[in-house]
Order: sequence, then structure tokens, then C-alpha cells
Amino acid sequence: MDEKCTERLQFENPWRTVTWTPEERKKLMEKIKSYKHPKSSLFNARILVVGAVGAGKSSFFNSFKSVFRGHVTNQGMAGNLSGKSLTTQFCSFTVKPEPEGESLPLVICDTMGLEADEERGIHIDDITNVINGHVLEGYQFNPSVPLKRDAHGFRKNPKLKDKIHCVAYVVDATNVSIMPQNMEKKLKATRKTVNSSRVPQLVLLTKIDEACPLVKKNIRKVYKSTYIKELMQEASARVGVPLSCVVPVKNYSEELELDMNTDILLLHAVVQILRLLDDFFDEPRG
Ligand SMILES: Nc1nc2c(ncn2[C@@H]2O[C@H](COP(=O)(O)OP(=O)(O)OP(=O)(O)O)[C@@H](O)[C@H]2O)c(=O)[nH]1
Ligand SMILES: [Mg+2]
Repeated sequence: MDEKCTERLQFENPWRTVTWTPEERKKLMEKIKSYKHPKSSLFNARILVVGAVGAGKSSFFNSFKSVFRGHVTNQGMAGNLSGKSLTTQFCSFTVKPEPEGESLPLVICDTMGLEADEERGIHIDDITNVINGHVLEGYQFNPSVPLKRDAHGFRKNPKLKDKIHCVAYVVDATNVSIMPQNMEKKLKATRKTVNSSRVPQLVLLTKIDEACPLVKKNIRKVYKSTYIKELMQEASARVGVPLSCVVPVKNYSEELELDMNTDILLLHAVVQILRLLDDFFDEPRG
């Protein structure tokens, strides 16, 4: 890995353009704050994060919130629990940039992690249940038994506002090449149900700092690193979404202070989500 990440293996020019300035950060934040679509004017757009245990799902929400709060926060519990999913309940989070102010028009729905093992991690049918708006807030996932129609916690008649409007697959950049076959199978099965609900999807490639020393040293090199591009291509192939729908991010994990460049990359990912949300709401549906 280190070898592939040396200074020699850089593109001369970044293959995607990012403006790394405080003004750009402000512009992106404004874009997110003012997001509105006529079809979703009465409710918040709901984004579901799915992915392997420890991939950085909760950290992504925390990092997104941190950018808007102006300091690092840890509301959606993130951390390590020796290979088990730390998140076991269905929780939706929104962000209030000011404690007394209005929330952002987006809700991030956090789920239990996927595991390669059949009997462990969130059940694929429960991902479908969440996407279709059947799962009530706070539901405790059961890896061996998916939520049934007549059970407590099942919303029988979900409306558009209860459903998921965009799915973000969270993929750990340090793990893409060693993803167990069964995990790949589960991700593909998830994508199949997502496709049939016609929900737009993208991949958030996390831990790019851990995967590539070049990026760790300077996150602005993200689109200059040939290794990160390779990982993005691999993630695209394994999950089955086009490369244009793969966005790299670095979540806040151990730092206490925000960093403008890290913020900008996170905000870019969310703006990409907004574009997909527009596509979703633009489509006529019954
Ligand atoms: N260096 C680095 N560490 C990260 C990044 N994203 C997450 N982490 C770390 O990875 C570990 C797992 O992150 P979580 O956000 O809890 O993962 P999760 O996907 O919510 O996991 P479960 O809820 O257990 O399924 C934590 O120790 C995070 O600090 C990242 O972009 N870079
Ligand atoms: Mg979690």
C-alpha cells in the first residue's frame, strides 16, 4: 500500500476539481442549509447509511454535524467494539447548526453494520424495511430475525416522508481489496432492493487518510493519488455503482479541531447527495 502511495505515483493534475478555500466551505454549507425540493418541502430528506461494521457510518454523521457545529462532536456513537456493530438501533439524526435554530433539511439514518456472517449484523430484509419506511425510530435490530409486518415497531402504511430518499454505502478504504466475498454478496443484494425501490445511491469511501499516507499528510492530494483512484474504482466495482457515484471522505476520528480541507471534502459528499435527492424527487411516483 505504502509503495503505491509514494510521491512518484501522483497524477500531474487532480482528476476532479475541488476549491480549497474558506469561501468555498461557506458556499457549500449555504447550499446544504438552503436545500429544498418542491416535493420535500414539508419534510426532511432522509439519507440511509449502510455498510460493514466499523466502516465509519456513525462517524460520517458525527463529522457532518461537526462541520456545521464548528467543533468535533460524537452524538451518533462511533467507536470500536471488537468487530461487533456498535450501532444496534435504528436512529435518525438531524443537525441544528445553532442550538436554538432551525435544523438542516436532511436526516441521516444510521443502522447496524453489515457482517459477512449470515447470522450476524443487520438482516438484508431489514435494510429493505428501512428503505421502504416500515421501521420505527429506535427499533432494535435483530440479526437473525427481520422485522415482520405484524410486529411492534413496524409502520404499516409509510408515506413518502417516512421512506429513504438516498442510500449511501459506507466503504472503508483500507478494506476494499480484502472485502469478504459474502460481504460483497450482501452489498449487491442490498443494491438490488435499492434499485427496485428506485432510490439513488452512492458510495462514501471513508478512511482515505489511513489508506494512503500521501493523503494523510495532505488531504488536498486526494484526487492526485493514483492509489485512492484505484480504491475508488474497486469500490465502484464491488458495490456496483458507477465511479461518478463514489466520493472519498475523511471522517473526524481522533482530532479535536476541525480542518477546513477535511470539511470541504465532507461537504462535497453531502452536496453530491443533494444532487441525487433532486433526481429522486424529480421522478414521478405513485
Ligand atoms: N482514520 C480514520 N478513522 C475513521 C474514519 N471513519 C471512521 N473511523 C474510525 O473507525 C472506527 C469505527 O467507526 P464508526 O463510525 O463507529 O463505524 P460504524 O460504521 O458506525 O460501525 P458500527 O456502528 O459498529 O457498524 C472508529 O474508531 C472511528 O474513529 C476515517 O475516515 N478515518
Ligand atoms: Mg455505528
